[in-house]
Amino acid sequence: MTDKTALITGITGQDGAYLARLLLDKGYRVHGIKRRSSSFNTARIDDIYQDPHDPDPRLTLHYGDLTDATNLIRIVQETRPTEIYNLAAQSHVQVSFETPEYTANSDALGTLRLLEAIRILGLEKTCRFYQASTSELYGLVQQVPQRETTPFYPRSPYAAAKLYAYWITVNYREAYGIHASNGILFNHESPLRGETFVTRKITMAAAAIACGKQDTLFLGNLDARRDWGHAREYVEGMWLMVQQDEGDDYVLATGKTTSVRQFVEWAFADAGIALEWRGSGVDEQGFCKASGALRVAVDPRYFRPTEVDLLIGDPGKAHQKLGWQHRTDVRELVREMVTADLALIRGGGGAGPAA
Ligand code: NDP
Ligand code: GDR
Repeated sequence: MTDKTALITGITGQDGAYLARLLLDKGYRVHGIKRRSSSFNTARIDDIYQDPHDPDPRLTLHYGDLTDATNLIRIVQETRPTEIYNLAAQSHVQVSFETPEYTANSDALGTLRLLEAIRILGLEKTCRFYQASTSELYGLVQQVPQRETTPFYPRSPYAAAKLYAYWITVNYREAYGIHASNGILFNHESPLRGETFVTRKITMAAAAIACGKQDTLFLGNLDARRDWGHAREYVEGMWLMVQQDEGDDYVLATGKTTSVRQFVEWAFADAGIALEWRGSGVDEQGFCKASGALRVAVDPRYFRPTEVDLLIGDPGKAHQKLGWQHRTDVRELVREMVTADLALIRGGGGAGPAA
């Protein structure tokens, strides 16, 4: 047991679920902020949820929202965290083109509101802060591999909002001496990944097509390349950043990049479906064929007004200073996600954080 108390915003998301489990395993008392929803939104953490009637719960959930400053101040005041992990965000890049103002409010100003809560409550010296920054900050390719010193060039309202959050975190560290760190995390996935992100969309479709429950997977840009790692390992890096003597900024990545097209091929192979791309991969209608039947099609609705073509990170600083290194290769990651989705679709149960 430890006397540390963590507050996690975004605890109901992919990373929040893995981080909550990690911190509970380390003996932390964990508080999480969840949004009010008309349907249940705690599926990823139901297995670690504790009855609120428990007189001494290790995990407590609070209703809240990053757009509501008074609510955030009250929660920080009541929970007196020694560490805040700000993982909450409107995290979908394409959706941010549809909801740019909301994305800025939650992702940019939400970060400011939390940092101000620390300051207003006089917790600058007692509460450490982690900001979920992103490889999307690099955007338009300036240099590869991307590292902490690579210039930023955001390519979406999401990335622009996260740029503000990055710099306000740096500024509060420098201005007020808050132990604040940015984790510049490259894409990380898992069986808990949201179903509209491309990896999970692909692995779910591969499983559904293999089981005869779906005909076609519609995708956008197949040529985009991402540096994909495993979420379970990336939350360990977040924790390590917060344990350092000083706040700082670190890239977490695998150092390997893979195209969406390659991810599709691996996922379909793991689901037992052979894919045959025609020509450049799509015909004049934008359709791809596999095994004689239409399996994968390109739908321009998934193209983004501005795209991030290539991400490949250099995690050298994290390796050297934190001793952090990824363990799961992208090929293993695909296999794990397809296996989990095949089990899910065959009625083998959902994927909990331990999955
Ligand atoms: P998810 O989309 O899975 O989770 C986002 C979380 O934020 C959910 O709990 C969501 O709640 C919550 N949330 C969204 N808007 C608000 C709001 N206004 N107020 C309070 N809570 C809110 O994201 P991930 O777990 O994948 O990512 C975690 C963080 O890391 C995000 O900030 C993301 O931008 C960032 N990031 C992610 C990377 C990745 O590859 N996964 C890479 C780099 C950065 P609900 O469940 O109700 O929707
Ligand atoms: P990304 O992840 O934008 O990198 O942001 P996403 O999985 O949404 O897209 C990755 C790439 O795949 C292309 N793509 C598609 N994407 C989606 N979602 N759906 C499709 O049908 C599709 N077809 C092709 C995209 O154009 C893109 O190039 C994620 C999020 O988790 C962010 O919050 C995080 O900051 C970054 O990763 C790092």
